[in-house]
Amino acid sequence: MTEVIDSRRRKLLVGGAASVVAVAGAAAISPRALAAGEKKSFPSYVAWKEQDSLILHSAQTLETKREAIGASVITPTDRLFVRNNLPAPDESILADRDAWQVTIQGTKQSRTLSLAELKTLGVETVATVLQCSGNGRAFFDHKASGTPWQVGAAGCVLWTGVPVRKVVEALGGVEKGAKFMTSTGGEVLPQGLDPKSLVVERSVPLAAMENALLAWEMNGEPLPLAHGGPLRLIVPGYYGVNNIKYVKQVAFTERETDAKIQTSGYRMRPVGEKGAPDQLSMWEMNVKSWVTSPVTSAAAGRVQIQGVAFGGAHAVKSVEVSIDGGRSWRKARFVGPDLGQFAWRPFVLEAELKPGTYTIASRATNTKGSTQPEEFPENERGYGHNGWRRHAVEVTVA
Ligand SMILES: Nc1nc2c(c(=O)[nH]1)N[C@H]1C(S)=C(S)[C@@H](COP(=O)(O)O)O[C@H]1N2
Ligand SMILES: [Mo]
Repeated sequence: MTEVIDSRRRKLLVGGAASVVAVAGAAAISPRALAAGEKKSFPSYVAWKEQDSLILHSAQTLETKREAIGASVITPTDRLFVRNNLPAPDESILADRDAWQVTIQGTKQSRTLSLAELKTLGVETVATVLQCSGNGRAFFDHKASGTPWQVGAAGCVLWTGVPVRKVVEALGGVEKGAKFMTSTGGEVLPQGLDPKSLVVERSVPLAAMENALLAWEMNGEPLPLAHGGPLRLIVPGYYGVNNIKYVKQVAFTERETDAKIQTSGYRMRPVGEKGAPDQLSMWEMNVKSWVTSPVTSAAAGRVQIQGVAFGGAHAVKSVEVSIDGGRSWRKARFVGPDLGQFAWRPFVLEAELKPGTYTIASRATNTKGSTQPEEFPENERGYGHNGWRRHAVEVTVA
């Protein structure tokens, strides 16, 4: 329960315009209700979520519990994590989904297209891992500011929409000199604050367009507001922040946007250093896996050790499991269908476990040959953690 209060307090301490907005949005959770031990009530835009499967860090940050991730490939929408940098727009933007408009710029013709028009240009379904850059932040020792996500700021989702490539083709192709795809979220920004410091606008290398989708459906249903409905950009293989919700503009640009979330935000930087454009941007994800069952205890005898593994920007190739804290490893078996390069794969290792305590870890390798490291270097904002040791679980077998 205290994590809610802690993460709010931390936001207050961080200061700055963005945190003012964050705290205003978090007001739906009353600290008094928490102190009284009442069940935390979810804000209305996520009231339909499966509350027992989620950790409510704040009104704008909900994490899937490790044991709720499940053994299926697809994460059910009502268990998927939620992360909003700004309060979600009003529900009214879903009243007429087909009327939603997105402006495409930096193509031979620039056009504003309605969702209805987009639907005539093509359709595809792609499974991707959606993962926040800060997933695993709680496993760093330096108390990085931000939500202390463990493993559950991630899920595997089926997105349906039009390939960005098809939209660009219909508009005569990308203009010469464009090096980035720069997309903007449709939140209404509070008055009186510098919009560049608040707007969710991200640039990704132009090459990412190849696999990108403008999606209106997830897991077979119209996109809920919490996940970016009516229209969202999906950039397969890239960290969550690049997957712009309520997308209102996609521009092909020579330079990265000068929005704060791009220039200094979401940069991999040494502890204590300020964010700057020459630091690595949180674009392509790295290879990662974790155990989802058992996570605390198991009955002695035959145990199915299960988890999920993904390759980041490349397909996952294999995953090993250790039951002795990384001294020895055994190859696990993938479970269920392979939904492609950008999806995760559930895995299982069957083991005979006698009573005792076991440190169970997993370690994935992708098709590019990258394997999860034992440790991941500390960095100011606690991004990108894929070190296998800290992701291990301690299981008591009796
Ligand atoms: N418009 C908009 N898009 C956004 C965000 C946001 O605040 N506004 N948050 C980003 C971040 S940091 C993440 S991790 C993902 C979270 O997606 P989800 O809430 O659907 O799980 O959305 C990204 N896209
Ligand atoms: Mo994120």
